[in-house]
Amino acid sequence: MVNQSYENILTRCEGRVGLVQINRPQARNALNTPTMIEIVAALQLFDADEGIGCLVLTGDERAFAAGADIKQMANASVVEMLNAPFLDYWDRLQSLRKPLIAAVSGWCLGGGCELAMACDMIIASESAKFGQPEITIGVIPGAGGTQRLTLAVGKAVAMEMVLNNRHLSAEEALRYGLVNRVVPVESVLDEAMRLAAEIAARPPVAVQLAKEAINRAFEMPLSEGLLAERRSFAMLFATQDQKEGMAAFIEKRPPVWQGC
Ligand code: DAK
Repeated sequence: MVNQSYENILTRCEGRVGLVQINRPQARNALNTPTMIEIVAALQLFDADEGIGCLVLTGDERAFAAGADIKQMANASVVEMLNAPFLDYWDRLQSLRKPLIAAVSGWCLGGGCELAMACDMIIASESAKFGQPEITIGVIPGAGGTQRLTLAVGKAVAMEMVLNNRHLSAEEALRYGLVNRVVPVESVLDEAMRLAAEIAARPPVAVQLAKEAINRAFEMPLSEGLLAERRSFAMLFATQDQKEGMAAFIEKRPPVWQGC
């Protein structure tokens, strides 16, 4: 994948990890439509690449992303907002098969926080600040901020964040279960890449089904989630990697995954 083909992001591969970096520093990585289009397109390309096993999305030291682009939205009509393809880009993130890890430093606000929460895991640096400040500009979150945030941190904290622009420090975000871990600023991307490389070295079909099963927990009643989990578990017995994984355990050797 070639960096020059994008205007608002940078991309690169490291081994089996695909990295997308939002690159609008002059706008604190605000997510205008061209940026969202590029983020989703790059992630989808990595998702379709069999040489890639895990994805990482990051910003820069000052901001993961300061939200949707207010200057772009300011004069929109209700019909424009209702019909905006903007929501589609968010939906497409949900259909990525491979795990997506957010590496967050600095501001992670509004649509930026929603983008991080649409990822499967979040590694935060000590400087990360999470918030849903839409109320301060006369609106409410529009891409999951009232839903995913509430599921992650609970009603009490979500109410304060959405109704009164409370920001969470990285440590608070860790305590409330919004992020996986907090690391020094200089190591946040390395830590996310390290975790991604470890996951990318796991049997890919099992990783995909595991991600899918966990995300179903947010969508379905427990009984249906358990049924879906059991079917995916059974389905894995049709893979070479299940045979290899169990044989390797019994033979006391490391497994060699084939991805099928
Ligand atoms: N949009 C546009 N430009 C932004 C921006 C944003 N969200 N955030 C920052 N910028 C721009 C600033 O305007 C400034 O531009 P210039 O004046 O230099 O041209 C430049 O970035 C640097 O910003 P500051 O000078 O303000 O930098 P500071 O370091 O002092 O402050 C800050 C950083 C992030 C605390 C501050 O910029 C800030 O409060 N930004 C706004 C944060 C915010 O309110 N975010 C929520 C936006 S609403 C939807 C999906 C999603 C959404 C809506 C609908 N659908 C699917 C329908 C999401 C909505 C939102 O996210």
